[in-house]
Amino acid sequence: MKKSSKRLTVVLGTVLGSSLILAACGGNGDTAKTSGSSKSNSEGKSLSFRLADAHPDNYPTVLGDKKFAELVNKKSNGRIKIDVFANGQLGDEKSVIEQVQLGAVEFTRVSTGPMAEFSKPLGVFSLPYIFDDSEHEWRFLNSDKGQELLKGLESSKMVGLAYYDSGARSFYSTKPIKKVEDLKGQKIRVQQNQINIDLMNALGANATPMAYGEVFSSLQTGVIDAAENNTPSYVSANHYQVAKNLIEDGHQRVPEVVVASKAIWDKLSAKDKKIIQEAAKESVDTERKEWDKMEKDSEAKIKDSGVTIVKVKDVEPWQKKVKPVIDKYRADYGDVLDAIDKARK
Ligand code: GTR
Repeated sequence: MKKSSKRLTVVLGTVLGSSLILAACGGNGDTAKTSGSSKSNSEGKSLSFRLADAHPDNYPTVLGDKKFAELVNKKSNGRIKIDVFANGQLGDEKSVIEQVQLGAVEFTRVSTGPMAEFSKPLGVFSLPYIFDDSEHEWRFLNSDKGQELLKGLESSKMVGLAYYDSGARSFYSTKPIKKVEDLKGQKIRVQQNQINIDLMNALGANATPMAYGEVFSSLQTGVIDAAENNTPSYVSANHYQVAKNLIEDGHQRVPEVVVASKAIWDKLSAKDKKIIQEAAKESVDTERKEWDKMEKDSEAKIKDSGVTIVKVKDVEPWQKKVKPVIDKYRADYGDVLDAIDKARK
């Protein structure tokens, strides 16, 4: 076998590892012990999978992942096991998505932010101020159009199983920010996609796309001035300890997704697909409850820790500044934006 690069070898090794798990389970029919007429590879066999998440153990998404794994295990009578690798142990979100496309990692929970570079329709969630609040967002996510976006992941070698909550994102900086004009000239870290770069340009700021795990040290060493995220991430990643000026403008609501690798999915029996799909949907409730709890806890922690908090009462000047971004992308996302408008009460 040609070894063109170390990384390729590692990835291929893992892909083979995954196929071996299915093969060892009788995937190719060679060692199958169960009888029956199913043509699928996974029917009745023990399966072991990995799920990657960038967040730490007690974070709402990871608690959702764990509920998902627990439900899959229960519904399959212990036959299907999913191990959750939190804390970005399997790589940053961009590289995990690539591994999922290859089948080297079977499942992941990621933000639709970085996912937008792999499945363009999901970029709509990076457009600013398109949802009024959480209820509006969830009405859309649960609508036909919202579910269609999840399904659309199949053309990018992934299977979208469920959305998880991720609240609203706001800016925070090592420098004071009292109004939108104060963002001008600041170096702001963004999630890795083109819409975010356009968004920062519209605000007169300098976009610095980088992986989530690098943000804390980049704020600390002054590589960037600012970043933006929801309050649970601001707190759990300790950004609040170094960027002590928070301005709550809620410019984006970027939901999370739980996805499976299509390469692995296609080898599963219809019954196993159903188990996994149902478990993912049922885990949403746990994640959302944990989300609400952590959002409250994070707000309290921020207040207690000497962060200067500015609440934006009127987002109109912010919306005006970023209008060129909506104008630029309206043609690409017109039908989705219409469906989002319709999901308004
Ligand atoms: C968080 C999200 C992470 C990651 C992070 C980021 O809100 O849950 O998965 O995408 O944002 O800004 O990179």
